[in-house]
Amino acid sequence: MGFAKLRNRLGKTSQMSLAVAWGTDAAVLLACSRALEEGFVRNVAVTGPEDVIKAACRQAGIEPSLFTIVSAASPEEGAAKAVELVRVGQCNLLMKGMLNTAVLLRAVLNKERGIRGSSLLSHIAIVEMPDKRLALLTDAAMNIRPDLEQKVAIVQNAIDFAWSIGLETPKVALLAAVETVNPKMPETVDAAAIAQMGARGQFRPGAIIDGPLAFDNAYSKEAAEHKGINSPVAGEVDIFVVPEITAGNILYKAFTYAAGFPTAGVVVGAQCPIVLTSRSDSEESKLNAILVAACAGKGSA
Ligand code: COD
Repeated sequence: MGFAKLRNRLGKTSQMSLAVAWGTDAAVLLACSRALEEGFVRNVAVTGPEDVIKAACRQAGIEPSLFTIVSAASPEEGAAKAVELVRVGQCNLLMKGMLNTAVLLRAVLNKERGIRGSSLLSHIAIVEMPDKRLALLTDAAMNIRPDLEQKVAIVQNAIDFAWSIGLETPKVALLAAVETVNPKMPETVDAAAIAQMGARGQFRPGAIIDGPLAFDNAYSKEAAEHKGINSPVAGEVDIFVVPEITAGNILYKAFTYAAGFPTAGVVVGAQCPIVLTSRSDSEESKLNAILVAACAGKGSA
């Protein structure tokens, strides 16, 4: 199931309303106008300076009246106002515009006016593999150095997300540098603990979990067989779990830039999915991220 199949899954009558925080950039607004055109979302509210948003619309060749503009004078105010639209129920998807990721995430996490959910927030990158399967990679962009408890929450978030986009009983690989448990590499100990929790049915509604696994043996069945590793997830991984943000971010960028796989990024665990794109993402990647968030929002509604 690639991004194209997700389009069919979402259908043409999405009820999703998107709030874009500090949407002052032509590329972001173009992706939003295409999301409206494709029926991924029903309406889009954009926060930021009205004149700048209108100028960006003109630059992108789109009609500013497509969007509800909510005036904001700074990225912090833009983030707070977009989060507020979700908090009061006017929107059910949030998207990062041209502001720093941490500014948006801080508004989301704000104790009084934020939109925290009941679990840890975590980032999920969705990657279309060469055989057109979608695989998830987590956490490459939010939790910096998660402890075991946070890793468990990250894995549970990814399993929930996988089910919400139609990846049922996902196969999960806990990545490390080796397949053996080595106390000198604490991530291998955490991976083994989480794999055991998986074997005991501690993740719902269901997943097949193995680790530690080095990337080659997770990605390629041949590599695993060659090394004599008998893993139920080798070569068929739906969710790659990395031990910390740097390894994850490098793998995410390698998938995107070195391998050229289509990718998209979202944050889950808040009261709605959050579309997290970066400036360098292609228009297609931004559109895919809105699509995935809309599917996840619909799937978990
Ligand atoms: N889920 C739920 N609550 C959280 C989370 C989370 N993932 N992270 C923090 N909180 C809560 C804490 O419990 C606390 O109550 C409050 O939020 C503030 O926590 P701090 O002090 O750790 O928050 P910050 O503002 O220092 O950091 C939060 C960020 C998300 C901004 C931080 O984790 C971060 O910078 N992450 C990396 C983002 C990034 O730069 N990505 C780069 C790739 S795009």
